[in-house]
Amino acid sequence: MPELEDYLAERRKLVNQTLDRLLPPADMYPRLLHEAIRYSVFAGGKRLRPILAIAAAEAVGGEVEGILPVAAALECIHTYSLIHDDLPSMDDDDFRRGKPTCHKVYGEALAILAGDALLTLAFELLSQGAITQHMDAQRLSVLIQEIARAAGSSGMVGGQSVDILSEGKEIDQETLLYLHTHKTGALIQVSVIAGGLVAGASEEQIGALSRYGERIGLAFQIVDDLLDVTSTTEELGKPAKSDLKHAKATFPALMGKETSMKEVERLTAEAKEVLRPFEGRAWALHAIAGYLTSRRF
Ligand code: GRG
Repeated sequence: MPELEDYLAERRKLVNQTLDRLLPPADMYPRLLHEAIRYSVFAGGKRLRPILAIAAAEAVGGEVEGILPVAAALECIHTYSLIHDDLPSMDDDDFRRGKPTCHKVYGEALAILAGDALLTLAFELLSQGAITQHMDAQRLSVLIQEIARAAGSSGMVGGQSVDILSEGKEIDQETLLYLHTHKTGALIQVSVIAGGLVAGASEEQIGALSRYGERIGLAFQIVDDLLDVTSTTEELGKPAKSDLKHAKATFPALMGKETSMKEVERLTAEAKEVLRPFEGRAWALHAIAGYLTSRRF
């Protein structure tokens, strides 16, 4: 079994090369906008969502090549969400991925537009030829629909709005669960589903990938909540204790650190369990589930 670190580094490189190939060049007019887009996309980042899509495609015996434009599209959506999340009207953060945030470098208006352009570009990439050659039209339309739903008001944007509206308020466990599964979980879950769809997974396999994605998506956000209180700003590449600053409801605040950690362990074990039918081909998805719970940033 290859080492996960090597796998992640190799796949990250492939994703970065694909993004470099598919994003508009930095010197394309209007230059500042394209610079801002590239600044945020290449500021760093684990490339978790694209790598999950690739690993899911591999779990069902698909080729890496076919999934790359979809993987790039998922990273575009993710980066747009980070740019907008950092804006003064939202989390008002000055650092992201260890660098000044997009609006700090390019101003608020261009940061909004860079985010808008990335979201739009994602759907351009999803509908482009490289993908259609690998998929029939019906599957492609399901893929686009699933990703749109996960990104929009029934998914990430819905979660983000509940997050913003809940600031400084006491929220119950049900609302917190909605917030986490939508704001962060939805895009992670759909990344795994997307990999399966492109690689020709059966309905049963898509169901299993969806359950896996749902569990690691929630575990990822609970770990993020925990890291916010246990890590330093240097380790995170963004301000630590940010949830406290914004009076945000988090798992550790609502349930305590220990119960939150137990919940992460439970979700990770369940995620690994649903991968059983894929056998050795899902080794990377299996290892990623473990990696997400032990990460420090
Ligand atoms: C603005 C529509 C809109 C949505 C924003 C994802 C999101 C919704 C906000 C980010 C807030 C945040 C820090 C959430 C915690 C979980 C999370 C998504 C962390 C960042 O993702 P990583 O760790 O980042 O995968 P990198 O930089 O590695 O890509």
